[in-house]
Amino acid sequence: MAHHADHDSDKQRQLDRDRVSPEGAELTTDQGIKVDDTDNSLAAGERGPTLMEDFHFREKITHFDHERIPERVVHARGAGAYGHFRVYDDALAEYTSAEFLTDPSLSTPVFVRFSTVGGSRGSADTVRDVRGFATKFYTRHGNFDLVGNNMPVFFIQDGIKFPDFVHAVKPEPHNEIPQASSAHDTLWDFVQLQPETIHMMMWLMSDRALPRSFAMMQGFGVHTFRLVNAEGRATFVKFHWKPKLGTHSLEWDETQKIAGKDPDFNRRDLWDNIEAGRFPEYELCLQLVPEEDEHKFDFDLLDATKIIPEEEVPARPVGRLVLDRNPENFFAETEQVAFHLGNVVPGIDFTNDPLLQARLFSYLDTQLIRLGGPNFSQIPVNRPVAEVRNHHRDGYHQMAIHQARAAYHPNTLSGGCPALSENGSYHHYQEKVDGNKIRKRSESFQDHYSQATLFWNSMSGWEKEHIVAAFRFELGKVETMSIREGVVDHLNHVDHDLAVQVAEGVGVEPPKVSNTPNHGRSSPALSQANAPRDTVEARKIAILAADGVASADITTVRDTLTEAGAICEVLAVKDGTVRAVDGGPVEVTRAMPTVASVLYDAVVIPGGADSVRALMGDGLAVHFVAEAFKHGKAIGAADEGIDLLERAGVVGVSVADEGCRADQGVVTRRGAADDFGTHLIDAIAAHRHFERQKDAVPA
Ligand code: HDD
Repeated sequence: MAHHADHDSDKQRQLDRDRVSPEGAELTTDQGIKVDDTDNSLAAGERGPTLMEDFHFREKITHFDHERIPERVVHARGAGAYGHFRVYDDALAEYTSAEFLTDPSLSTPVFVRFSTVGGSRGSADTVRDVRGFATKFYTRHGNFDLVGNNMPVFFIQDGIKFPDFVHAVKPEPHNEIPQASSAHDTLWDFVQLQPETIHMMMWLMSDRALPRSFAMMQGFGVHTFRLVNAEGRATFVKFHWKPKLGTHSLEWDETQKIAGKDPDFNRRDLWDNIEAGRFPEYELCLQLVPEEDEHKFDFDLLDATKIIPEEEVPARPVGRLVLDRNPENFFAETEQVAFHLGNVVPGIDFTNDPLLQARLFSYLDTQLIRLGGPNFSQIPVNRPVAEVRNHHRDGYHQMAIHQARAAYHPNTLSGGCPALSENGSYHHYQEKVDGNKIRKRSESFQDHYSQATLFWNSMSGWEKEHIVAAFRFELGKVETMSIREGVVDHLNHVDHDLAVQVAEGVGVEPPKVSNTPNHGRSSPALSQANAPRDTVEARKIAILAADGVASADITTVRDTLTEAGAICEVLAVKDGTVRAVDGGPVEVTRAMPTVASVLYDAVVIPGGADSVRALMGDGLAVHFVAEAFKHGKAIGAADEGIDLLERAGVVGVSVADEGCRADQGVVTRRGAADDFGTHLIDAIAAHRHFERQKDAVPA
């Protein structure tokens, strides 16, 4: 049974009615007939043919044959969790009539599904991609779905381009290569011809595309929506989720290795942390813009390729989301959950953003093919906790037994019921619209470069290096030279330096002069270097040990880090135990060959002459440390353990002669020192130490 905070929400009580446990039960057919042999089919004689009348065989095979449903056309791979949301106070009542956003006494149950966009359902978690962050709020007034991503902008401005974009980024049609990767000709061909993609491509080439954890990434509603208050007054709004643990990413080299070592890396992290009671938490923040300020910006609020810089409109914290319960069954819940941008509750409304408008059609439509009919809202995970009563009838998979003769409105035969509601019903915002029917992109959507430049200018040194390396990697995989050139030409509108650096890496003639001068503006909120770095919660630490290890070092480090919320694992060449220097046994958590440094955030080498000597003679252990160093991770070493650093090729870092020393995330201790643990915590909380000279490290 899954461990979870015993959250007795309306939604969980409702789901309890559908939960089916095998405990103490006997095997039956779907018709409830008891079965005493499910290993041998009914045959004409011991060596004879199977008989058609074997209903158990037929039912078992038929059901199996029909187990699969189509995967999502995008966002096929995902992981989900239940939780709850609570607003801090009633201050938003000025802007919205949505009860769940204004009543701090209410805890609203939610289901969240995180996803990657391009890969198949079985693809690796850590590919370079956007992450979906879709939240279904089961409010008392119906479901509200906030179907967002971990990046605040999108690839295209008008949803009619979505099939084109998705066809370009998905594996190529002739050979279905590459899986879950944007590093191929068709995507970049699309990019070079559609400059509206370029801002999003900057995000995609940044470390934002490689989240360390679903609990360490932001979420964005992307579009400008409307909040509508009780008087019918509207305010523009952008939705943001900010993770409590900060916004942290993996490195590209690391992600590629993790994709092989543990393709379920992000999914496992979410699951394990919830099981262990380390519940992911996010703060909901809103950017609010009065209607009268609609035209005050140098971009269009309806253009989903633009952000509102937080320095211009602050993201106001309004409430807290906690994910505290894993699903019981992946298919029933995570696979069958159906999000729809059109699921809004009174107090929240749309805008004319043409991307948003297209989505209003697509999400409902796609569920019909994916979930096989119009009754998917009756699937347990999708069912609102609010009462559902209407005249919709029949269809595949109808679960309800609708009573009464009248399935129409108005009626007298059912006393007019279900009756039109007298209060609390949804009212669309009365926006005045007056225009000619035309196919034309608004002039106000035409500036594709300024915000890409803003993003670039806001990056720290290491973030810029990673972006350049990503463009070089992706374009380096593009076979058509003219496509590489076309992309470099766009980048030369974003920033000349960026264009030159990318060009030099991919065999394109670097541009001589800039296409557009850099405007020099930046937005500090965009840099992950400015994200909070104050906790080691949910971080995984490897402690390397062999016979003769100084077990006191293990105990101290483990106690300090565990207390601070980190997860410590003792790794040795083999499973079982190692013998400590004092003779006692030390439990091994995992054998080194079953894991890798890329699966941890930090590595610690305790003292003990024999232990360190053994580790120094073991290629896996040496590689473990070298690779952790290369990836900028915190490394701790005590006494003899320091020798392993040199053996692993750790360079340009000073180590302790006596007492404790911390340099570029390498924390060393010789002899007694009380502050080893606290220095280690600081080094791990800093996430990564990219200031190191590490290019020469052969790992
Ligand atoms: Fe979408 C799924 C997010 C644009 C059409 N989308 C999907 C999911 C997320 C997003 C998180 C997965 C939901 C889940 O976990 O089940 N999509 C976005 C964001 C967009 C966006 C943030 C831009 C701001 N999407 C977009 C457009 C279209 C679609 C423009 C079509 C015109 N999206 C779909 C879809 C999917 C989907 C085909 C596939 C599976 C599903 O809906 O349920 O309808």
